[in-house]
Amino acid sequence: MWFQTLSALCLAATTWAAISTDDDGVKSIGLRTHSLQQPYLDSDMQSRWVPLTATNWEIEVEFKIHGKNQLYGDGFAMWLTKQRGQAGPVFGSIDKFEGLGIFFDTYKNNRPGVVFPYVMAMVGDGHTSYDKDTDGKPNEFAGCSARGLRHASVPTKFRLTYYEDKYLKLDLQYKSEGEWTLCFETNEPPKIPQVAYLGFSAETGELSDNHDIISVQARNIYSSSPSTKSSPGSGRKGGKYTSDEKKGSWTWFFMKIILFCLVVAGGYVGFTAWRTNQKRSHRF
Ligand SMILES: [Ca+2]
Repeated sequence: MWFQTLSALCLAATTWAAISTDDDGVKSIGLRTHSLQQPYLDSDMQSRWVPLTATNWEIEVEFKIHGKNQLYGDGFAMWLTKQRGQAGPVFGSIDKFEGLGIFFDTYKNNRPGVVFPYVMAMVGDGHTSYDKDTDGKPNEFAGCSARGLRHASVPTKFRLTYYEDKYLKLDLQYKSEGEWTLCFETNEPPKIPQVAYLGFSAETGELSDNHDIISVQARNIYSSSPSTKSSPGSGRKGGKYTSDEKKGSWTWFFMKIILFCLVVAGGYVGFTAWRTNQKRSHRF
C-alpha cells in the first residue's frame, strides 16, 4: 500500500515535470501588460512605455519597415531605459539615455564597409551621447547587418532574450518564415536599470519611411538554462553561453525525486526478496 502511494507520487512528479518544461527546458509566462496585438485598443504607441521588472525575459516583436521612396530613413528603436517616452534625436527618443537601446538603422550616415540596414545595441550610461554621424559605432555594444530586413517578403521579427548577469541574445527573422538568424549573443550582458521602461520610437527627417510595430509579445522566463542552439551570425561579441553550471534547478529537483523513488523501489524489492528468503528458511 505504502509502495503504491509512493509510486503514484513518483508518477505525478514525472508527469508534472513533463508538462511544465518545453523543448528547450525553458518555463515562461506571458506578460500581458507588455504585449500588444491586434485588435489594438490604443493607437498611441507613445503611451505604451511600461516598466519591465522581470529578472529574465524574452520580447518578441513583429515589425514592418516599408515605404515608396528610393531613399528612406532613419529607422526605429526599442528601448529598455530609465527614461520614459521622451522625444529626442536618437531614433525619435531622448539622447544620453540610461539602459538598453536596440536600433534598426535603415539609413547609412557613415559606416564604410558596413551593409545596411544595420541592427545594433547600445548601452547608455545616462551621460554618453549616441553618435548619429557614424551610426553609433563608438558606443556599439553588439550588432549585425541585416540585408533584406526592409521590404522583406516574410513577416519581419526580432526576439531579444535576457537572463540577468548571464545572457543576452538578439535573433532576427527576415529571410524566411520560422528561420531565426542570430544577430548577436553574449554571456556578458549589460546591466539594465532595475526599473526599465519598455518602449518604441522611430525617426524620419528629410527622408521618410514607415515603421510599423505589428505585435509585441513579452514573456517572463523562469528557467535558468538558456538555449545553446545558435546559428553563426555576424555578432561582435561571441562568447557562447554554456549551460553546464546550471542545468535548470527544476529539472534537477525532479531528477532527485526520481532517483529517490528508484532507491526506495530498489529497497522495497530487496526487502521483499529478503523476506521471501526468510520465510523459506523458516519452513525448512
Ligand atoms: Ca543611421
